[in-house]
Amino acid sequence: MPSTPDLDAVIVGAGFSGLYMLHRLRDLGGLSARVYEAGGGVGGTWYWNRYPGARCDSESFYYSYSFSEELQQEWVWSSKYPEQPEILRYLEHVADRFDLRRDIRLDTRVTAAVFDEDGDCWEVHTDDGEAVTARYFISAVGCLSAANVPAIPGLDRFQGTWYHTGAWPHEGVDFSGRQVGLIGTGSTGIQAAPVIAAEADHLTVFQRTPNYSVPARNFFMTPAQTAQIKADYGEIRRKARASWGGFPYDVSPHSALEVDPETREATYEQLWAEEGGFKFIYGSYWDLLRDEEANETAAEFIRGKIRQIVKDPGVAERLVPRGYPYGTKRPPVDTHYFETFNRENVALVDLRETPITEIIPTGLRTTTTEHDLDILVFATGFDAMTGSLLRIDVRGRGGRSLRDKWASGPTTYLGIQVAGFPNMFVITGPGSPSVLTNMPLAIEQHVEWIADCIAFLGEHGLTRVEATEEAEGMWVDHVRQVAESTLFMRADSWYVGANIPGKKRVFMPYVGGFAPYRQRCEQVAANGYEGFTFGRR
Ligand code: N01
Repeated sequence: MPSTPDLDAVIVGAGFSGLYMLHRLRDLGGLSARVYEAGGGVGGTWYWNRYPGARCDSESFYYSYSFSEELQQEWVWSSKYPEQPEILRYLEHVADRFDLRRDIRLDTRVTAAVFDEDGDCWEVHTDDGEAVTARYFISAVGCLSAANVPAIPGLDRFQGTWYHTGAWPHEGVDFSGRQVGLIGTGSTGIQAAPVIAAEADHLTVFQRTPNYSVPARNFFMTPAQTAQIKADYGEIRRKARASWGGFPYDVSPHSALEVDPETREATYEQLWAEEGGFKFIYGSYWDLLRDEEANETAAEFIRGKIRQIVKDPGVAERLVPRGYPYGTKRPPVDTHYFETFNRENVALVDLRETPITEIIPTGLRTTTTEHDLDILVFATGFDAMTGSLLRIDVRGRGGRSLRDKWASGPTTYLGIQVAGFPNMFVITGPGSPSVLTNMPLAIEQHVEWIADCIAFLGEHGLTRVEATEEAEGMWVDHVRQVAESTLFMRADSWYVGANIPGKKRVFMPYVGGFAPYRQRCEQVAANGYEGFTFGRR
């Protein structure tokens, strides 16, 4: 092993996280960093998720980087919720504008990373057979990148074509004249269904769990709206940083149960009809995710809307979500999703009534019916929060495997580091607010914290940083306790790994709120990185 590693840092992934991490490390001056990216271009999740209807469902003006005033002033978003190609263009622009590409290796998957205790560095292996050493190993692999294709028997015999939304062909898919089956009604399926239905000869939506979806109310931005946002950016970002979810919304200080039913109904109606999107849940009453009765007021409002929109009462009832509180599965945002079921060429199959038994060469069979299909689309989500990192064989001190360590659920300190894995950082890892927040904001906070920590090591001539077992144990307990004080544990969501057979049920993100979490991270650093140990070679 060399005494000096080849690089200061290896970063895995060139999405929002990896791009900014590279930029920030370069800013530290003299640090060498390289990004490895499995895709053929930058963009991460926005490179892979090209499915029909893919668009952002946080508003563009805050679902974007804030670290560069010039960038946020010069980039112009077309709409409130831009489509995937526009977000990808934005990330490509960032890569060019900050001259990042020269340190990004595309089409290269990291397969293994092994910590070398003698050299205080990581040996990182890639699928092209190369190995490189780096002081720091930084995961920017994303929380939702390992596609989940359910193991339904018979898929290998299907004579049509099938796709997962998270690995969509770049040339697109022609649905015209085709019989299409769509499995999954999460945020993705709900975005895709209306677009596929408009093109296909026939669409059958296979639904396992009905979802509480709220209309996006998307619009193209006028020059005046854009100018106003640019003028207000300071305040928009300040509000986002001071909030629970990283959204710059004004949240009512009232419980949903404190106001009279007419006021509450009028609030929901205004949010549904005019605002749309996440404001319905994150910009209304503060206790919707904490109090079952409060939650039920919003849930029942949405159920009423579904019954109003969907003309066939039988179909409407199948689409009505029950049995879990609103927002405890990630809330989807849609454009004419429920209206899609009023189309002549769309059918809904309730998999709770008639489960899928197998895929057959000509389509799909449920317990009662054979469905002829030319194209099958899996909008079946991801092995979230852990899947994309655990695809890499990560070995820490003493050869310990991250897969083994996380077999009973992920353990981290602050969602950033793992005890036993020195000099490894995880951007928006499990145990951090990540997926419960506006992702770019959470990413920026992590990247800046990690860069500061690396700078601290450099300034003090240190070569090793590692979370202690005690700090990690304390944090894991805290993450669990906070989750248990909310309604989140009531749903079979990917937040708890319920979508992956055999995955241990653990609530993975940190639900204590972005602002308190950020303060906690700052406090840890200000106290000399309490909970971490340092070493020197
Ligand atoms: O995945 P999901 P997604 N048989 O896991 C069903 C982000 N996102 O790709 O609910 C039949 O949410 C499953 O059913 P059930 C966002 O964070 C962001 O939709 O488990 N059905 C569910 O209906 C989101 O949450 C944007 O019972 C099966 C669906 O497939 C995350 O990505 C846009 C099944 C999967 O839903 C993931 O969303 C879109 C099976 N064996 C997504 N297995 C933005 O705009 C699973 N399902 C930022």
